Amino acid sequence: MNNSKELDKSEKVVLVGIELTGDNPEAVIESMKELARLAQTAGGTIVGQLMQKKEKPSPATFLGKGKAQEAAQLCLETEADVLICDRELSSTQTRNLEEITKTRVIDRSRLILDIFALGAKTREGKLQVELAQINYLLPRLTGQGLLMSRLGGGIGTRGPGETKLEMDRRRIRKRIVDLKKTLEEIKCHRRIIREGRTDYLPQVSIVGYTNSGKSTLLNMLTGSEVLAEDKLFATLDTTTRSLLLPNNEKILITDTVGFINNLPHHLVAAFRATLEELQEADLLLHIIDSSHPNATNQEKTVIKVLESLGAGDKPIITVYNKSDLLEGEYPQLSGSRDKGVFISAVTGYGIDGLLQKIASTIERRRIRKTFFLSFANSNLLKLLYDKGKVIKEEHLYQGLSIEVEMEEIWANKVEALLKAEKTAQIADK
Ligand SMILES: Nc1nc2c(ncn2[C@@H]2O[C@H](COP(=O)(O)OP(=O)(O)OP(=O)(O)O)[C@@H](O)[C@H]2O)c(=O)[nH]1
Ligand SMILES: [Mg+2]
Repeated sequence: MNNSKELDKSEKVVLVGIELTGDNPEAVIESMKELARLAQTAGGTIVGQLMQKKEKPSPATFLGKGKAQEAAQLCLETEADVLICDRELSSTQTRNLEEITKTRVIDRSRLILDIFALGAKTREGKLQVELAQINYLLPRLTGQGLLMSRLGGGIGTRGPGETKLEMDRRRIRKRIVDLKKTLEEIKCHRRIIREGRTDYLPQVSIVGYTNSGKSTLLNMLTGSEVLAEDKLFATLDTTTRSLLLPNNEKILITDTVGFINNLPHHLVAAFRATLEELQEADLLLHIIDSSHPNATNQEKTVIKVLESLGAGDKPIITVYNKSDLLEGEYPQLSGSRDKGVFISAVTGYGIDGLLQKIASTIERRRIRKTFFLSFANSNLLKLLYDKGKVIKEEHLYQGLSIEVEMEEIWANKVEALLKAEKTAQIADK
């Protein structure tokens, strides 16, 4: 493991991008700006940038021959330590580019993995990053660039991935199996704790593009002190806090890891366990940095990732944050299902309205219902208490009449179970 590298020794970075035929030129520029911020987050200083327009990347060298030579010259002049490409590279492309430029070469995915390796704090977070790293490295092992393995350390080489290079594939595969197993156990453990709780509370998850202000909002709402910083991927571990809504309903609110364009699929796969919990949320708050020039695209990216995680049809409130930075009229942003609310997690503007909206959205999905349980139904009684808020309980001669406020899905489930039980009793007679 090589996590010890100090961030204060800046490495010199040259960025390389390709605008392919059919690409939106503005999106390519935005993506390069984002790559620069990612490189800075990982401890780099940008000393040069190079772009090429091309029909498709060269399979051998990513850039065309002439452009690769130009990159070599730029690396020489700027004394660059590392060259970072804005698209995923094959092992052949990496190796050839390293040979031509005599500089360590990494791609966007590897850079993001590196930031995650630096930032993951919890055991689960670290295991997830390790899994993502070896999933990324495995297909690239044969072609590992010479410079990468020789130099060690520096951007793109941190985290457990480096030592794994020395293992043979069989051992790596075994490690993948072990990691998946351990992660599954952690997830199971969490589920047991959650299901064992009798004080069922509605769960609200804060999701959104990285740096949109998710942690700042959690802090503002709950008086917490989760690290909120003007950098990408400040949050890598989820934090849950309780919060009292204006209607006196208590909810759980969770801050999650941010999304980004071209999120490496290895990373999404590794974080699936954590992100899958979004499926259990009763409501999502989708935070958007409304002052960002690329806000509309960021919003679309988040919606796409949510869909891929099976949380695309969750009730959602779109929250346009950083409205204090907007000048004049609010822009027409929303491409989503609801109209959205404008807030500022820093000044507090719009927060009351947001809380009201959370309260009414959660309430709308909850219904009140009276069930009649026989004394034999203690398991259903537990379910009613776990998943609902009991309003009234009346002991009758043959059983219990119980009025509960709960989500419609759970009410339907209890009803189905009661029906199944009655059918079974009739069959028994
Ligand atoms: N002006 C202004 N700045 C804000 C607002 N909300 C957040 N910020 C700033 O935006 C930056 C990012 O905020 P975070 O809360 O860390 O963002 P995040 O979405 O949690 O980011 P990651 O965890 O990195 O994905 C910080 O510098 C915040 O101070 C806001 O309403 N107005
Ligand atoms: Mg955060």
